[in-house]
Amino acid sequence: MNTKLIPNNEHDSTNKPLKIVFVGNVGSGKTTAVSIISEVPVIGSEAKATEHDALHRKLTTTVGLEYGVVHVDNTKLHIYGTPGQRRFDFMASIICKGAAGMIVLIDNGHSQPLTEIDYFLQFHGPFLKKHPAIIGITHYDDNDTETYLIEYHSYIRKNGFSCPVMRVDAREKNQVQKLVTRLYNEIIHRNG
Ligand SMILES: Nc1nc2c(ncn2[C@@H]2O[C@H](COP(=O)(O)OP(=O)(O)OP(=O)(O)O)[C@@H](O)[C@H]2O)c(=O)[nH]1
Ligand SMILES: [Mg+2]
Repeated sequence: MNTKLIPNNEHDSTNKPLKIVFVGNVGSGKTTAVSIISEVPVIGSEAKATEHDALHRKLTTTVGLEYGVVHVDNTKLHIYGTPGQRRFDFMASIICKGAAGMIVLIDNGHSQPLTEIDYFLQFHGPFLKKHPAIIGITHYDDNDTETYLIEYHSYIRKNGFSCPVMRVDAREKNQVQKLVTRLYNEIIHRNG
């Protein structure tokens, strides 16, 4: 299917709006991704970080949610960012309710990225078994990691999931748009 992101002033939202959620570990770029592609000012809830993983790269972390809007074809996507800190997992569960698809962002610079991905696959397992999802691996450029895309791919398959895995820099608008468009296509394809 030929899909393109349409600038805000050109769209005609004739299709049913869809809800998309970004989940994933602390610092993987959920807030950055939502902010970079949203066509409206993002509503968010950043606060001083407390968990060690959050403090690794930055001083603030999401404690509630982020909300933005983007259009793909004539469809309005409500995009939500969730908190990565484990103590806010209950919040992520609430935000994911009613979503049509999920983007799982994983920071490749984490010391154990496969353990991190495992956590999110398990936590969101029931959702992932039923809905389209894409795994986006971030921070390839700023660490000398040994974990390659193929390793994530094999790990995910080994654990019974079939989501595509893509490399993405959450700071790059066109890369995040590509991720969202791919997810949108998966949703449309699956829903016929
Ligand atoms: N070098 C590099 N930096 C990135 C990349 N993706 C995101 N970042 C940066 O990494 C940081 C990610 O921070 P956030 O967007 O707050 O991460 P988050 O996933 O929302 O984190 P929590 O809300 O704490 O769970 C930001 O400083 C981004 O600019 C990448 O691929 N490479
Ligand atoms: Mg955040």
